[in-house]
Amino acid sequence: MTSLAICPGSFDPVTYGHLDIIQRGAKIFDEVIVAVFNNQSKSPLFSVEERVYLLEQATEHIHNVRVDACNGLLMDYASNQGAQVVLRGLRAVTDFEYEMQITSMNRKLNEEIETFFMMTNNQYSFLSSSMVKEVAKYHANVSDLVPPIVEEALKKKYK
Ligand code: COD
Repeated sequence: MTSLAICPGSFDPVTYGHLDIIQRGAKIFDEVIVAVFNNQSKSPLFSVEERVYLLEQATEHIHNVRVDACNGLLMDYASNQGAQVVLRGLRAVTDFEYEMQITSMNRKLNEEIETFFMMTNNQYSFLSSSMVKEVAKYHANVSDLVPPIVEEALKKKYK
């Protein structure tokens, strides 16, 4: 059986922290779908289409990764795709409670699909999309935090 993992998120925008998890996940699972959700509570800077495009560009070198725009419940999407796993990244203890809540709810919705957590690489443990946006807004250098295409997109948004 081929293994399929869904890596869900807002990715507003994708950072090197996300890419680290996606890249490492792609070595473990046969295929990884990066699922871009419109998280209403976060009032995104980039549209879903823009986020999908940036992710596609940033992951084009990884042959078993594809990117998709999603609506509705993650577990419905994962089940429709035939996925066995939801792949999530963990940065710090502060992520843990939120992740536990989401995982418990997701398990209630579909107990066949496992959630798989990967600890972030130490160098990205402080990194979040919100922080990148905050810094980019004031025209500080974000080249070691996001891929060049995202850096350019941020410059356009905040010019
Ligand atoms: N290092 C490692 N991992 C990282 C880093 C980093 N520096 N930064 C982020 N990550 C991980 C996150 O932990 C997460 O696993 C993934 O990367 C994506 O991160 P975000 O912040 O873009 O994504 P979130 O947390 O906003 O995603 C939330 C979802 C879209 C998954 C959630 O809202 C959802 O499931 N929505 C669909 C509706 C649903 O099914 N709801 C029921 C569950 S409550």
